[in-house]
Amino acid sequence: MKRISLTQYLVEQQREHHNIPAELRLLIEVVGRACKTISHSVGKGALGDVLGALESENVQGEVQKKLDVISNEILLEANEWGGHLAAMASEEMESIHLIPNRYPMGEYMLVFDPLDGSSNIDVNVSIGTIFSVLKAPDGMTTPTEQDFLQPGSKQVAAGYAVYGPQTMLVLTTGHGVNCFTLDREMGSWVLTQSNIQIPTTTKEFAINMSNQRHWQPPVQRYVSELLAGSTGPRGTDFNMRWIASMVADVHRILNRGGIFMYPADVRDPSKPGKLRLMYEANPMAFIVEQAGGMATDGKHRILDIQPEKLHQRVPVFLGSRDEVALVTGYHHE
Ligand code: AHM
Ligand code: MG
Repeated sequence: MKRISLTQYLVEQQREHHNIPAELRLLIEVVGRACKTISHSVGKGALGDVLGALESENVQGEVQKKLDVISNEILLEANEWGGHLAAMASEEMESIHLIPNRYPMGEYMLVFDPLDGSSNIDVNVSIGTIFSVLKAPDGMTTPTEQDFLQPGSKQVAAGYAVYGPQTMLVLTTGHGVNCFTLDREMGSWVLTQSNIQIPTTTKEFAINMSNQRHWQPPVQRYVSELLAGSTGPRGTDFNMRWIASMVADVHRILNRGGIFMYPADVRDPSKPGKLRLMYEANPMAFIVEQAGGMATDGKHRILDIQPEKLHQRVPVFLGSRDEVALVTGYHHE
């Protein structure tokens, strides 16, 4: 097998299709490098004293795990000095992170969830890093939070690294979705899947069923029809999977289809779902659409939502097109 590294892939994209500017290529490589470092820390587990919780809470009031904070610092440090970024925003930080004065300021803005799937960190289940790249608005001098509030359709790149049995990097720059596997001996990302396509139909769904009593009627209806199986209105049996790491659930769906749902809850109207628009929903929606799937908040295309604040939450329905279209249709009835 001819091995194509992430670097070679990006250079060839830049040369042949002119769709990855040099600065963006550098940015993606730096993020890829940071993810290797995170993968290394994750892999050490108890031997590296990286497991467990800290006393601090993040901006969402969630207890921070040591690896959440370590991963955040790895991404900040790796990306500060390259000259390709104007600012960063992270799920783990209340406000945006400006590039220190001693470094040049670039034209991109990086948004990330440094370690997604926190509840799985200490139990050796797949977790991941999710990232999204935006262009700084023209004429911007000092970046503000407002500059980040761009709809997901403006993303110029998005991806995730999944730290599982293998460490993989899934990437889109708006021209399909490719997957790279980390060669741990060589320390390089090797292209292992090109132009990934999500099957349009599926018999598999992913949702945290323990919240069922709190769902709104369209989700109640949709899931009960799936659960009814071959004798119900769908006339077929559906299987369920829930890893509780969005990266791992989305990765399965990219590879064999499925629908992922994290709906809004009737309990607290101020909390529309659990997942965050900028750090989780937008990058995953970009990847899923680029792989031929669909992503909505139940009513609207996720990538069309105009963000109102950095840490905004949204309901998420994404994956195989036919199923996402069906549950979205139920929300409109
Ligand atoms: P996190 O960013 O604090 O890790 O939360 C996001 C995660 C997702 O990866 C996953 O889909 C979801 O939370 C699981 O939530 P729950 O524990 O309610 O099943
Ligand atoms: Mg997260």
